[in-house]
Amino acid sequence: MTRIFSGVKPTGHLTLGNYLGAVRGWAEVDQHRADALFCVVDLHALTVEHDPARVRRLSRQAATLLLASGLDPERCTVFVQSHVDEHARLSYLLECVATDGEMRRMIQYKEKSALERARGGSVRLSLLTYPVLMAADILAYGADEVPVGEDQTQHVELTRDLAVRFNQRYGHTFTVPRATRPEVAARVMDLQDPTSKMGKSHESGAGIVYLLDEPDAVRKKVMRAVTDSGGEVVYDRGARPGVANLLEILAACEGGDPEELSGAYDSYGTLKKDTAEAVVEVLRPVRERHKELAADPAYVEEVLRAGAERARGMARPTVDAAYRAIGLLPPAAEGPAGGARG
Ligand code: AQP
Repeated sequence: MTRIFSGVKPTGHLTLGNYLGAVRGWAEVDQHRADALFCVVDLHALTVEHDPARVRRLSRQAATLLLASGLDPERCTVFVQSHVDEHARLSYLLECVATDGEMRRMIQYKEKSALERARGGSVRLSLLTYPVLMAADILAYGADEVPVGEDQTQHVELTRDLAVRFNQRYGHTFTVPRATRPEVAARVMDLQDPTSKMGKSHESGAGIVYLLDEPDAVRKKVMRAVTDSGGEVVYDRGARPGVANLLEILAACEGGDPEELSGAYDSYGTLKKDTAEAVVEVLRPVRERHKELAADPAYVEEVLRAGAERARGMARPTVDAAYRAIGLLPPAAEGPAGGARG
């Protein structure tokens, strides 16, 4: 059976981009067709300046939102990355296979390190190495597929390279995974700056729809979306990024093709109004279910405990095999009490 792994990092409140680009597909399609694991990748949230209490809060909220979005713990494994030691164990081995040059070529590293420096901060070493941890997240489970938004494609490519390199050097150990992404809305753009990705860690929230936004806040953000000069509703990501973004969001929410949908509109105003209502309707059940689940934290905790236990059992044999393959001496098996020396 196909094995799937993917995750979200608790660096901010989950956005419409996370939902349309990844989470909705996990819930509606992936968990039904494969042996799937979905993870709150909290270790990744420590790669930039962070507030410990906030990371804890956001981790719980992200897990609750994954369940509210329809992930069913009877069908898939939902857990928190730091609850399973195998991720960090494997990450170090993969650091011994990756090169610093390849890490420095990662677009997210270039962008986020430049941002940190511009803010006058220092760049954590983990920001450079986190794609290796992400590779470990995926390879530990022998995942065949990694459903992600477009921004993560480069990291999955790196994962493939590391798997192939490790297998060639030390013998076949890892499945080589591939990225999959949704046909529309694989890269939802910021409503105020449609040339940059809608990102949960961006400072201004005006262009970002959060999953837990009230309907009126959603309407306000979509109605104020930056559009392009011209006034004609055409689907052209290069020349008309603002309108193209709205058409993609509408198409993702209602089904359909952004280009075909453009023919149905002759003004930005009606396009915005319909997009706002479509988003409100898509998010309504998620908000409602989140409210119920947030009132029952013990249930969420139990899901995460059981998920981590199952995940540990899946990852351990692969990670142990990697330790042996790379040349590390296995610990001696524990003898009976009293030992052989008697
Ligand atoms: N805007 C987006 N459009 C489509 N898919 C997206 N994803 C993220 N943003 C969009 C996909 O959601 C999954 C989880 O994302 P993540 O938690 O790994 O990263 P992030 O939301 O991009 O959060 P960051 O990195 O903390 O902040 P920003 O956004 O500032 O870079 C992934 O599959 C991702 O592709």
